[in-house]
This record gives sequence, C-alpha cells and structure tokens, in this order.
Amino acid sequence: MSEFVAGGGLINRRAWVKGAGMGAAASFLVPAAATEDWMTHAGQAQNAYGSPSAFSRIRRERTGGHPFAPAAGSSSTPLQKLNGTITPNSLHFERHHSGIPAIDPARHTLTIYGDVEKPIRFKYEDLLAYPMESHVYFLECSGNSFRNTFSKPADMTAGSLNGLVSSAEWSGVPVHYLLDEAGVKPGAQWVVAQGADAAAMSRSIPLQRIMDSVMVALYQNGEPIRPSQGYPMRLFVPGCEGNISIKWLTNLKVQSTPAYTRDETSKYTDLLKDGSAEMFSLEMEVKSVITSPSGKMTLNRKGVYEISGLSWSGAGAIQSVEVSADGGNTWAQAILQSDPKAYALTRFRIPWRWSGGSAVLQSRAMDVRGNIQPTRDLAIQKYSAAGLYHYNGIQSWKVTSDGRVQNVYV
Ligand SMILES: Nc1nc2c(c(=O)[nH]1)N[C@H]1C(S)=C(S)[C@@H](COP(=O)(O)O)O[C@H]1N2
Ligand SMILES: [Mo]
Repeated sequence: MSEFVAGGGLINRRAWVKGAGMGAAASFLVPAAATEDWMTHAGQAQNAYGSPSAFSRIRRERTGGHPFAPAAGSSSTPLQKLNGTITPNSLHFERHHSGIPAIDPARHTLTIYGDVEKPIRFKYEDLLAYPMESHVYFLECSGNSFRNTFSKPADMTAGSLNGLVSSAEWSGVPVHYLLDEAGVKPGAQWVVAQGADAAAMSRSIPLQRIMDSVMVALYQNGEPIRPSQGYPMRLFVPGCEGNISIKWLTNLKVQSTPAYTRDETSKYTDLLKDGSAEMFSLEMEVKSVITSPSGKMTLNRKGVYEISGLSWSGAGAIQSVEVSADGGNTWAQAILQSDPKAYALTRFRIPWRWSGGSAVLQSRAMDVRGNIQPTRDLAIQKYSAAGLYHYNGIQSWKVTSDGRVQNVYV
C-alpha cells in the first residue's frame, strides 16, 4: 500500500509513525551524562506567580494601531508558536477601540434597563452569587485576515495575518437569569450592550440570541478575565463577530428595535459590490488556517513534517478538514485532533513528506451545517474592494524549493 493519501506528498499517519523512525531527532550513542549546569545544583525555589521559561519568549504580534492613537489598535495571537486549542491568557488577541480601562470592580456595576418590569443594577459581588456555566469558545474579530483581501499577498506570519482569533474556557452567568429577574416586557426584541471604556462600545444583539447562548463572562481559563479581555466582566456571544462581545460591560438595555449605534453603522457593516451594506451579519464563517508550516517559517531539512492547524465555525462544530499540498488539485482528510465542539477551535493534523520541491499548502474546513470554506476568489466575490470584514477564504502557504514559506494567492 502506498504511503501517499493525496498529491504533493500528503501521507498516511500510520505509515509515518510505523516507519523506520520519524527522522526529526538526532540519534545518540551514549545517554546524556549529569553534566549540564541544571543538573549540578538545585534550581530556583517556588514562586507565587508562574511565568513561561526564559527560553520561550512568545509574544503577541502587533497588527493594528496608529502612532497618534496607540490605545486604539490590535495585537494578534502568534498562532504558529502555539499548539493544542487553548490560547494562554497572556497571548489572547486584543482589540481595543480606546485602550484598556483600569476598572476597580468595587466601583463597577452592570445595569439592566429599558423594556423591563424592574430595572436592576448588579455589583460584581452580586454576579458572583449567580449560577455559572463554563464553555470553551473561540473569539474572532470580524476584521481577522483582512489583509488577505488586499490585491497583493502580505508576507506575514500565520499569527499576524490570521491571529485575531483565540480560544479560552469562559465561565460566567448566562444572561437569561439576569433578564428573567428584570422581567422582559412583551415586544422586546433587541438588547443593546455597552462597555465602560472611553469608546463606550455599543452593539445591538437580538434578544433571542442573548436568551439562548450569551453569558456575562467573569473568568477566562480559570482566572478572573484579564483587563485586556474586559475585567471585571464582558459579554460573551459564542460564534459571533468579536465586536459584539462587549468588554468592560456596564449596560444592557432591552428594546424593540436595534439602536443603530456608531459601532454598527460606521463600522462592522459589510460593504457589498453594489454599494449596499449588510448589517447585523453577526455569525462568523467556517474557516481554517494551517499554523505549521506557515508564513515566514523555513524548512531546513527534507523529510516528513506534520501539517497542523486550527479550524472553527460560527454555525456550530467542525465536521471535517481537508488538506491539499498541491495548491488545491487533490485533497486528503486531516485528522481532527480534538473533539470538535460547537463554537470551539478544532485542531487538525496530517503528515506530509517534503522532497524539496515547491508546494502550496492549503486547508478547507466544513462545519456540521455543511458550510464549506470557500476559495479566496469566492470569499471576496460579493464584497466591495473596501470591505474588510468576515473574510474566510482558504489560506495558501507556498513552500519554495529552498524551504521558505510564504503567503500566496492561487
Ligand atoms: N467595550 C469594548 N468592547 C469591545 C471592544 C472595545 O474596544 N471596547 N472591542 C471589540 C472587538 S472589535 C473585538 S474583536 C473584541 C476583542 O476581544 P479581546 O480583546 O478580548 O480579544 O472585543 C470587542 N469588545
Ligand atoms: Mo473586532
């Protein structure tokens, strides 16, 4: 039986692991002796707050901002340096419109008002007494990957290009408990959420969605959410564009219509080719990106590499991911390494034998609703050239014959 499962060198995982060694590590003659510095004396004592190894300096990549307004910008998760599906809190992507407010939870409140029987104001302490839920969810900025809509491919890393997406286990109070207590009046259809930052970010969200799946998140991967993620509390709307997951949440106003706020009219609408704009396109699309090998890496040996990446969809769980190593001519099923869950990242992997020629690596995700990630051409087709939200086209990484990996359009 051939080890190949598709063109361009994609191979069978079983053939790889059962083969005569995977060939990535050096062979040895004698066991390592106890002579390395760290084996000759006791190490550092315990510390009250952990930090990564000094040998592992992984940092967010600054991807947006203006020299005159540095507080309004973004930084990306370095997807190519991480593995698994959880983003460490220190590396969760950031997008702030007016910087990170330093909020004292003792002086912060959440008010529910508008079309309710009884307006209520909750203190942080009050919320801690409500029943909570925990879910692993991705968060993606609708501006993620927007540079791939440009006419020339940007020569960037996977993180700089596509890293306005992260994942965490979010714990908090389902909003329906709070709205039920306030008593939503008949006729109410929308909830307008507002943040306590200087931008007072405000977005209208359908009431039904709020009742079904939205939480006031208080914890991120087990610890109180970080200031950059909305401390002391944020709205979390699974599967939807990051913008509506309002950070530093302070108001929820119930009403019969959307508010048409600045943040949902001047921005976060999708300009189409015919000049009209799509509004309230909240759900994120089915998408995937190969994180290794990926942009700006160099392959320094021929042989087998594990192609690995992340996939997700705002419509539910990932069903399958296919990978191509020949620019989309042939495809093979990748192994879904983590149990695909709704609105969570799913990691995929497939081994690939690089024999030194040039190759184009791509991944194509499909979700449980049957949505399939489109080619770049299809993904940009309906949008005006100025449109930059909700791009989900297939990411192509070209491996040149000298081993360099770069972003290309095919
Ligand atoms: N109050 C407030 N909420 C906000 C923002 C903001 O600037 N202010 N940015 C939004 C945008 S555009 C995104 S993509 C997400 C980013 O969340 P993160 O910084 O935790 O990754 O928060 C959203 N919520
Ligand atoms: Mo965003």
